[in-house]
Order: sequence, then structure tokens, then C-alpha cells
Amino acid sequence: MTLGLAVPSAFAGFATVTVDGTVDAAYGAALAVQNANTSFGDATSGNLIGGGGSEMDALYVAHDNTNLYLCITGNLESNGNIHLVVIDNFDDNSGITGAFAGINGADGYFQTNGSGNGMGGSTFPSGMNVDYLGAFKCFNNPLEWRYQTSTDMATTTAFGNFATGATTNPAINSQNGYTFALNNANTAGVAGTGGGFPASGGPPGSVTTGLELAIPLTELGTVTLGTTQLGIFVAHTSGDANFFSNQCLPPAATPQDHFATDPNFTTLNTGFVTYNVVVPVELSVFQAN
Ligand SMILES: [Ca+2]
Ligand SMILES: [Ca+2]
Ligand SMILES: [Ca+2]
Repeated sequence: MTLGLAVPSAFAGFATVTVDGTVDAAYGAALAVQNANTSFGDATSGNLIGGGGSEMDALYVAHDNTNLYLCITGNLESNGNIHLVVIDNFDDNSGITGAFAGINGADGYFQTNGSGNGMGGSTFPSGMNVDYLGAFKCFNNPLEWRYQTSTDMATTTAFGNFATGATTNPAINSQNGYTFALNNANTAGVAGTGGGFPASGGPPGSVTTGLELAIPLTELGTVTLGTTQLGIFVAHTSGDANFFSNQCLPPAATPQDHFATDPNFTTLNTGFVTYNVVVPVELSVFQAN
């Protein structure tokens, strides 16, 4: 057999990610695990809709030649609260470091207080030069998605509501090259903060379901497979992105109550995870039969 430019199907069988709201083996180990109970409610029903809380238990990252995959295990409450994704392409130094003045427009999630509430005014984790923001939320019954992104840290786009049709786990939908999947079956993971701030309850590293995203690599600037490194940080906010829960990944150095408005993640000493966008090793294997 002669290898052509296309990847033979025999070699396409490397571990793959299925965007379905459940962690796949292809992710390997979590890159960050929660250390704090959730200040935005502990989901207790296991239902997709109306589960009663949001939490970020652990962060898993993978990729293929097309997409970056994130699985944020835990729960995303169907009340419009937001999982906020912050990404630094290390090859691109034109992003924003430190205090974020905000980006006006769209749904306002990235705006600064005074020109609409949003996460503008917060300070990114030390060492990040941020090139991408994504805010992802859901609500209504059947479930609807809504999301806003900035791919240049200067302009922003929102995409309105789009229906999933889903009333039970999981909701899986695609739009604009993205795929979104939510499975809110988790009733373990971290507990609520009524039990104090340090993580208690089921081990957060054992949760296998949550919000899973396929983000096109083209959204992240120039990504060179085998070379590019990404810095990734996620946080959870109110529906206008103005008020932060006490959870992010990687977590703050010290578990505490809500980060509230305009948090300084440098002072909170969260750090960020580093992900190497290496070519899946199987793609470099040559076999002639
Ligand atoms: Ca999956
Ligand atoms: Ca950058
Ligand atoms: Ca929990």
C-alpha cells in the first residue's frame, strides 16, 4: 500500500474526541482540577434543564487537525450563566495582557462596567497574552444556546439564540464550525459553599460529564500543528458576565467565595494551563504493506 497525501482510514483510527458532553479517553488526564466548592449552586437533579447550579470540576483539552476540544466537567445551569473561555496563542503577541479594558458591543459580555455590564475590567492571569474570548451559555426548555466570541480582542460577535430541541441529556448542536454539547448528569463533584470553600463532596477529578466544545483552530489565529502552544483559562460568570463565581480552572490558589466583579486573576494566582498542539503521533507513522 502506498501512502498518499490523504490519511488512510486505517490511520484515522487514533483516539478521537466525540463532542457529546462526556470526557473521551483521547483527552488523557485533566490539565486542571478544581479546589473550591461552587458558589453558584450545587446541581442535584442530574437533569439537563433546571439542575440547580453550575460548577467547574476539571478541564480536559485535546485537538485534531480541525478543532480544539475542551471538556469542562461539572454542570452548566440552564439559567443563562456563562462558561467563559480565555485562550492565548503563544505565537501571537498582539493579544491583551493584564488588565482587560473590555470590548463593547454584541451581547455585552466582554464590555466594561459603565458601558454595559460584562467581564471587561477584570485582569487576566499573569503571563497570558489573550487572543480569544468565548462566552457560552444556555437556557429555556427545550434548551437553547447563545454565545459570543472575540477572535481579535478588538471586535466581538454574538450569535443570538439557537434552539437545540433538547430536553434531556445530552444537548449536542453545531453552528459556525463550533460544536456544543452539554450533559448535566453530574450530581457529584464539588459541593456547594454552604459546606465551606475548599472542595468537598465527590472528587472533582472523577466527574466525566459537563460542557464539551469543539472550537475551530481557525478561531485561534495561526495555529501550526507541532509548534503552537496555547494557554487556556476558564471561569464561570453570571448571565451578563459581570459577576464571577468562585470557580475557574486552573483554580485560584486559595479557595474563597465569589470572585464578584472585575476580579484580578493575577492576584488570585490562578495560572493557566499550557497545551501543545502537536500532530497526533499516528499521523506521522508511515507503514508500507
Ligand atoms: Ca466527548
Ligand atoms: Ca498571545
Ligand atoms: Ca456538585
